[in-house]
Amino acid sequence: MRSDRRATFQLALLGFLGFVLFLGAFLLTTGQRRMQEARQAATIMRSLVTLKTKAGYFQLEIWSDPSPPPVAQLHTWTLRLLDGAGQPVEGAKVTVDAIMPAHGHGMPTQPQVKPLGRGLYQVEGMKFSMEGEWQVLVRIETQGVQDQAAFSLKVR
Ligand SMILES: [Cu+2]
Repeated sequence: MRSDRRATFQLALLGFLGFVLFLGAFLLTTGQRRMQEARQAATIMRSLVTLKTKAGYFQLEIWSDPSPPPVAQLHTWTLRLLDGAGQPVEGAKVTVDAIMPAHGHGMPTQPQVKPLGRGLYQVEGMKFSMEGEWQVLVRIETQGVQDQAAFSLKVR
């Protein structure tokens, strides 16, 4: 009788410990996933670059997804185009290209730009074939106005 009770108690204790372990593991992984998601959201929100075009006609803001831009991996950029007064520019012809000045080569892809509305443009087909210093060139043409912006980008 006595050993029976003890066995039951030990079993209950084991069960309880198992439950605590399970709960701990569950909370830990959930917490980690939450943190990872928050970090991802933060990096997606943070723009890669904000700059004014050469002749000053436009302002550009660019986001990369994933961010920072990965090495040798197709990915997407989103670009916001504003005029000098800060108003969204619709229907512009935008091209994005990049070269590696130190090596004399460009990207293995020809990124395609499509308008998303509200001055936003999606750039599909971004791919930096190797790590190092790249020079990105954005050309904008709209209603007879032409302008461009260049910036350097360290990919690693
Ligand atoms: Cu190179």
